[in-house]
Amino acid sequence: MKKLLAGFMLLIVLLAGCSSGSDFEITLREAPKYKAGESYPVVIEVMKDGEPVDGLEFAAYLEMAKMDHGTIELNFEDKGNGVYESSVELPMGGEWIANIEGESDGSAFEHVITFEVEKE
Ligand SMILES: [Cu+2]
Repeated sequence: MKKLLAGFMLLIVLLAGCSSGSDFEITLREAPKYKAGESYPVVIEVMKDGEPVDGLEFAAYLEMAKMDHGTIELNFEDKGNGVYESSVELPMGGEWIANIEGESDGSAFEHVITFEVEKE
């Protein structure tokens, strides 16, 4: 019975691992800051199995976690070595959410990153 339970738990873990849509590890390397009228870089890194992934096309849709400022769309430039760069002029500091949506080899992937924007 114990063995069966362990097998079942393992199955759940495996299913959870597959349901993300892709094996990309997407991290925010540099979060934008906030200062009125200034734009700041946004740097994202994409890895797969420990290797950088180049040539991806994706957009990030930024929104504030607890306030409605609408959605800000960012397009990224492929800098090579898994690094993608954009820039944004935000309306305020605080907690922001980036919804990343892209496509790779005909299949869509998405990833959500929550980050803190510091006031300069
Ligand atoms: Cu706000």
